[in-house]
Amino acid sequence: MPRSAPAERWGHSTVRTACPLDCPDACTLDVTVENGRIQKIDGGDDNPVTRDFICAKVRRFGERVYGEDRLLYPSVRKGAKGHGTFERVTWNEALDLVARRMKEIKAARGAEAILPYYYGGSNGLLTQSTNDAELWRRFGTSRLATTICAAPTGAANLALYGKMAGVVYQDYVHAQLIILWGVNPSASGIHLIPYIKQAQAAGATLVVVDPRRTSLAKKADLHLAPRPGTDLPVALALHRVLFEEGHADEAFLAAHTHGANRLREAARPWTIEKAAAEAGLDPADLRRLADLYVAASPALVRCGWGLERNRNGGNAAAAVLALPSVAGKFGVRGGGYSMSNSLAFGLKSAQWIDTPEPDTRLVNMNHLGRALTEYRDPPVDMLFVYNCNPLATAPDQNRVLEGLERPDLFTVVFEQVFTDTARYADVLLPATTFLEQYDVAKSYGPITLQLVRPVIEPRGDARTNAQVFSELAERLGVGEAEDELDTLLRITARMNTPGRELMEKGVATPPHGGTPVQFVDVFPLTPDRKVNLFPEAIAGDAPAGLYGYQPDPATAQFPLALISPATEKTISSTLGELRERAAMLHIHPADAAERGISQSDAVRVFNGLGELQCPANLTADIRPGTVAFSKGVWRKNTYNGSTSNALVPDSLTDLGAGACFNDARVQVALLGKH
Ligand SMILES: Nc1nc2c(c(=O)[nH]1)N[C@H]1C(S)=C(S)[C@@H](COP(=O)(O)OP(=O)(O)OC[C@H]3O[C@@H](n4cnc5c(=O)[nH]c(N)nc54)[C@H](O)[C@@H]3O)O[C@H]1N2
Ligand SMILES: Nc1nc2c(c(=O)[nH]1)N[C@H]1C(S)=C(S)[C@@H](COP(=O)(O)OP(=O)(O)OC[C@H]3O[C@@H](n4cnc5c(=O)[nH]c(N)nc54)[C@H](O)[C@@H]3O)O[C@H]1N2
Ligand SMILES: [Mo]
Repeated sequence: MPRSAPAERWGHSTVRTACPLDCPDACTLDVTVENGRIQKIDGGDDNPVTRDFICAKVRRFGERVYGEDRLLYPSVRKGAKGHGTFERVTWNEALDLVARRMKEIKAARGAEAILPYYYGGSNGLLTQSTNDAELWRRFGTSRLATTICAAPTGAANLALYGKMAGVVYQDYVHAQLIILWGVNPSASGIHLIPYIKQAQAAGATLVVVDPRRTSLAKKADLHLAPRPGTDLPVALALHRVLFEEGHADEAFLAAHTHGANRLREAARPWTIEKAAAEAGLDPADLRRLADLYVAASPALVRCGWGLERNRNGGNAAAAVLALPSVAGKFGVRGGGYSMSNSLAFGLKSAQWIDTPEPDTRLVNMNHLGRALTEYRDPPVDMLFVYNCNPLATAPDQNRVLEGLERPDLFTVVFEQVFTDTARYADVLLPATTFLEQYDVAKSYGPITLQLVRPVIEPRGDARTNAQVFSELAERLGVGEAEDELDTLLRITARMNTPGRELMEKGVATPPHGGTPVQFVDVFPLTPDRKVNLFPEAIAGDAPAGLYGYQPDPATAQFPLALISPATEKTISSTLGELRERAAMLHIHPADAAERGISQSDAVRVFNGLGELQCPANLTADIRPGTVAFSKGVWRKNTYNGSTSNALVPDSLTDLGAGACFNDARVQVALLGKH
């Protein structure tokens, strides 16, 4: 295999690769290249669910690769922090400087004063938890709990089912009832949409549980719009109906689960009426959902991530995921649940990280602002950011900003483009995109594993994560330099059959033909292969215990719930550089009228943590009392440089210590007429 393999060298003008970005779908891509430059990005057919179309974001990914915000050379800060002036240096100079500071800090206060800060980046298997993990572990830096996403749902899914594979997109067509719970595939996983449409055409009933009337909610047979953070009582009311009205599948519960009686106890107080009142629903709608669920088979619940981002998120996910066990919906194609299929190939980074995890300080990534401004013994002296853009995406933005502005903080940002966070770097390092390197793309909706191939040479002096972290390790005397092809070969060698197939064919054969049936082909991956319906071990930090509900944090001063859903134009904040217009606050006309706000007026959205200024969009597609502002917006896209994260507390979810993005409670006021 060529070290670097631009299209010409292979004599092709079209390269087969795959999109590893953080989306469940992982499209196969055919990229056309001319004279070493990307001309066209199209879909390919290795992934059976993405063959017909790809998303508009990745179709125009060339605009990021060649865009004016692209980082091409290492550079060091000139001028004041955040001012944005940098001077070009060589990689040797940049890495020497970073290595020297790391050694000095370790000698002065210990390596725990260094905080690596990262998330998925391009989300391929090579760009995270490989050479970077070895470096941090061997050098003894603080550790990071990567909890910004999927921590509560992940904790629930792991505890109940050991993250057993769920129903894949292709099998939605077999369902009689599909419940989309806190998930909006029209933005976050578009290849599911044709299967849902096909199921509906074949007579399936569609239910959407979402505080917003999403485009699928408009096409649904039933839309429940709960107040954000109230899914737990709603799901428990369904359990109560199942248990108390004789619809629980006692045979399944006895054979395949434990803890059912304690779940039954937890659900007992939540009558339909009580849960509906708490969630702001019509009790008749909730009763209809219960009746539909009892009657239908195959019945499928897709549990999304929208319901996890609040104080009750982990318990809500656990209660939703427990439904098919109690109702006995498994064992048929199209029945059961679907969430993340990320473990379907059985691959975990522990298979290729050789260095054991040290017992150093563990920092929750949702507490970045706090860590930078409050932590002592040792304080954070150095922050190394890669694979994420925390100034745009982490909670408590003002505190993160305060931390990044600290004159005594040494910040390294390793990035593809000049993000909000990159502006605050002391040293800026340019990273390759997935079109300029090898990687492995693992989908988590359908079950696929595909090779990501370099399509063009890296632009400028951009380097891969594998190269940079291994070179840094070599400079620090804790490893050897390698490039990402070495890393790829090393890692695929640890994957057994899938790894061999990846290297031979570019795509691995999925287990069970890629369409497993729950409790026929796949079973819980818990130690005893049973469903743990009352996993007490994970309830340790939950303030109200397992399945315990914490009331809404709204106050008279800050009565509105601010949520921040995904958009179809960005992947978190990735591609945000291409957005030109100001992002809007979506508000119900009744809430707007009360405040004298009309369409496109400038508004202030504020609470005790901060203030966001932007135009208002009046829409009846959001429930009154709730307002929405997209996740991933960059600071340039609001009037005052604050995004919704300036209003998001850094409190943690009940299970999994996740982020409470949708627990922001705010007031909205008119700032100026349009
Ligand atoms: N285009 C695009 N695709 C993406 C992403 C992206 O940013 N852009 N992000 C990727 C990532 S990182 C993730 S984690 C997934 C997320 O995928 P999703 O789970 O679909 O994403 P969200 O937009 O966070 O939330 C889904 C829905 O939950 C609703 N919601 C908010 N609060 C609540 C609540 O309390 N209860 C209920 N029932 N619903 C609620 C929101 O209105 C939203 O419509 O998508 C992945 N795919
Ligand atoms: N208010 C609010 N905020 C949210 C959310 C929300 O619902 N509401 N959702 C949260 C969720 S679900 C998530 S997953 C997070 C995501 O937030 P982040 O983890 O910050 O993800 P991105 O914004 O996509 O930033 C990833 C960055 O990594 C860079 N990158 C990509 N590939 C590479 C690589 O190979 N090497 C290096 N060095 N860099 C690379 C990209 O250029 C990009 O800037 O956002 C969270 N933030
Ligand atoms: Mo996410």
